[in-house]
Amino acid sequence: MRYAQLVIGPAGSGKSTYCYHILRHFEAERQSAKVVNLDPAAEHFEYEPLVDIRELIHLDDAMEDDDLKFGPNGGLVFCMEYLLENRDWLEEQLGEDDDDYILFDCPGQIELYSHMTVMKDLVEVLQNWNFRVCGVFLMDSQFMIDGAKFLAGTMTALSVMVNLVIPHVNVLSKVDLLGKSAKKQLERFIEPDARNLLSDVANNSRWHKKYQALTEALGALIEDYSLVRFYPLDLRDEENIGDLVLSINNVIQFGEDADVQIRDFDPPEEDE
Ligand SMILES: Nc1nc2c(ncn2[C@@H]2O[C@H](COP(=O)(O)OP(=O)(O)OP(=O)(O)O)[C@@H](O)[C@H]2O)c(=O)[nH]1
Ligand SMILES: [Mg+2]
Repeated sequence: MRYAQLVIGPAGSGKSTYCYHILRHFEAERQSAKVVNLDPAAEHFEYEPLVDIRELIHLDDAMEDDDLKFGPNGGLVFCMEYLLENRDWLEEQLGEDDDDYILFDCPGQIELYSHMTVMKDLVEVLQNWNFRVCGVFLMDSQFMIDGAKFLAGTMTALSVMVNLVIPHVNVLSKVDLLGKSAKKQLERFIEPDARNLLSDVANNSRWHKKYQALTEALGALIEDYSLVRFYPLDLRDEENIGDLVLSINNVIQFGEDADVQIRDFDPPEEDE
């Protein structure tokens, strides 16, 4: 069995930084893990990738091609579809190691996850290659500290969960950037009471009056079905990182089917 974290989330939410820190965490734990860069537009990341999609196709290839003439967003979708068409390349680059643990650092275009099929198809390809895949969806915690933003962020996470249909962990990134009062606000998301949070959204605007019932229904949906939970992550805190990795590994049952190591001992000599 092979294991994968599909690291996804909006642009700039901290995916590449997360991959680097998780890799370092694994190194400290003396466990092997690798990162694959799947962002054809990536310019900078700190890890040494096992595989880099830019060696197959770069966003510029799609944008500068005289026939394709894509803009940056269409170009990115084209690159991901190109990767799928050339899945043999990826398979060969990944090798055939059993017990692989790979973090896939994905592009930050949210449409890829929320309603397009290309990433879902990629997940199926990975599953066919014997990977157990967990979606790790990062949201910048700075954008989640009031009711309206929380609702928007939660609905985004939900649409990704529904679209990809894989085990899924939501992470609130960049907690170190939050001030004291923002952190307090954030505590409400750890055990969210969605109806309560949505009272933040309530105000006397005409828009709110018109859509109050919808807002309440969304709050009830999120709460009643425990659909979306967020895991706050401060990358300066090793224990925090360790707890998150443990949760993700539980989801993909990492290590559960590892071979039991049995050593045969020679029977002791009679005169010993
Ligand atoms: N303070 C702080 N900054 C962070 C953290 N994670 C990421 N950043 C910063 O946020 C910016 C974006 O981080 P990236 O890791 O490149 O984000 P990304 O999601 O890979 O971005 P795209 O690939 O462009 O979608 C960089 O300037 C990072 O240094 C964090 O936990 N704390
Ligand atoms: Mg990145």
